[in-house]
Amino acid sequence: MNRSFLIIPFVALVLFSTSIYSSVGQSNIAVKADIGRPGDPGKVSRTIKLTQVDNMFLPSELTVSAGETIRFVIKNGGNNKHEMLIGSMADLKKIANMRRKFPEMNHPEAHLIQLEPGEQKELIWQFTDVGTVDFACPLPGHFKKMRGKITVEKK
Ligand SMILES: [Cu+2]
Repeated sequence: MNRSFLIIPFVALVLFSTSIYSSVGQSNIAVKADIGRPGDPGKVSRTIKLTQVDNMFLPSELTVSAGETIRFVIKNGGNNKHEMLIGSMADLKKIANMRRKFPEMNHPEAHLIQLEPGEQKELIWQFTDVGTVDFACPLPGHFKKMRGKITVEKK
């Protein structure tokens, strides 16, 4: 009888850690059809410049066409480290939660851009489906404000 009380928290712990590890795995699959995929540098149709300040993206609303491959030039114009990640809001939230829970972990999302203050990097991305795609800086304390939306219109 008493033993079952000990077993339950243990099972809960195992389930909890399993769900964490599976969400780490899923973050690599953040490249779903609806958000698009890393693009071919040879097919870039447009360059869009994004500036990060503490703590927002400028601009934070963009419009692209379905099928279009964009070269994002992202500059960290703030005084803090920032990141940029394209995804569905659900995936971005998952990743932001991971950052909060395990700030010391190095997070391996394939298309995550990490920028030191003053740094500039590029991300080439092809948008495939009509709809909206989100992007954000998933760092703790940034995520609620540092968000943006990309409207993908029919060609
Ligand atoms: Cu940030």
